[in-house]
Order: sequence, then structure tokens, then C-alpha cells
Amino acid sequence: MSREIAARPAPFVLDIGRVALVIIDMQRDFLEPGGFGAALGNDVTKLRAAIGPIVTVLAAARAAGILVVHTREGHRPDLADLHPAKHRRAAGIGRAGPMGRILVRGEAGHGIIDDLAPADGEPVVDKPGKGAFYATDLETILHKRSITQLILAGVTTEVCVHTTLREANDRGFECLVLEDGTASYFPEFHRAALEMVAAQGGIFGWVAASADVAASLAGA
Ligand code: C5J
Repeated sequence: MSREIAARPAPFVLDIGRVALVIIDMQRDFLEPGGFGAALGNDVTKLRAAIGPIVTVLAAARAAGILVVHTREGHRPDLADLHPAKHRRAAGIGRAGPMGRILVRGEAGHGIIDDLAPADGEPVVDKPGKGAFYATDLETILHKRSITQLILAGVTTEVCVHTTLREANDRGFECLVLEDGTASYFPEFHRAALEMVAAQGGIFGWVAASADVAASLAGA
């Protein structure tokens, strides 16, 4: 069954049997004080605006029965999967903080915030990089379910959301990005990143409001 969602640069034709919601890195380490985002000098409160819209779309996605995938950026406790090049520019990774070792799997800070906790059966993809396809089994999970369309949400718009969007495009997925269900520590980067998606006839895909996406999922 297909439905149209109001989107930029053109309506998105949603194929309910082939779409997945991918929620990127809504982890305490990015959204709460004392984590990775804060260690890099960011105001983490700027990301909280995305939570409500994602909660709305997540509820609609679950009700519609579509695949929901969660991702988490982070590293093995021994940091064996942390490239020195990344470590040099993010020296806080692995250091002890109020939510445990920063950006390390199994620590409290690495976990997804309670509002968006994964439900039983929803795949959680752990990724060592910014993109959700690099060094993960995400592509296999999506292909096994015959997914061809992705609704992308999460943080941050210009880093992990964009990297995943670009990886997905080159793998042939149609991508719709939630304009209010993504956020950045830098509002101007958020705006520009969304513009980049829809510019040039939708060079990377579509941008839509969460309310419109949730309404389409609800009617599906
Ligand atoms: C960053 C991310 N910003 N999830 N990660 O380092 O966007």
C-alpha cells in the first residue's frame, strides 16, 4: 500500500510494506550532561527538541507495524575498534565520566534515552563510526526485510544522520529525513544539512515534518 507524505522537494510516496524507521544515536552520551557531546564542548540541551517529534513518529511506526531500527555510536571496552585518527580528535572517548566511560558499549552513557527505549524485537545496531552502514549488519537486516525506504531521525543532523543518509543513498535506499526529529548542537548546521537533502531536486532524498509522517503512518 502506498501513501503520499507532504515533503520537500516533492511529495514522498510511502511504501508501507518496504519502509523502516531508523533512529540514530539518541544516546545519553549525546543528549545528557557529562557525556560525549558535552566533553566536546557542546550545549547538549540543543538536541532535546528532537525527542518529542521522534516519540510521535516512533509510536505511529510501531502501530503501523513497520520495522524500527535503533543505532548507537560507541566502541568496545578495549577500544580495539577505535581508529587512532578518530581517537586523536575525540580524546574523551574511553575516559571515565558521570555516566561511565564515554562512548563505550555497556556504559550508562552509551544507552538510548528512556523516552526512546527500544522495544523487544527492534534491532539495535552498534556502530563504531558516524555512518550506520560502516562495519555493521544494518544493510543485511534491511535487505532481509525487503526494505527500500528509510525514514531517518536522530542526532546529529549533519554528522551521523547525514553520513548514514549518504551511505543509504549509495546503496539504493530512498531516504526521508524528519526535519523536527533531527537536531544539531549547531542550529545553522541543522538547517543547512536539511537544505542539502532536498536541494537539486532531492539529491539525497526528502525532508518532511514529523506530524505529516506520523499521520501517513497512522492512516496506513
Ligand atoms: C557525533 C553523531 N556528532 N551521532 N555523532 O559525533 O552525530
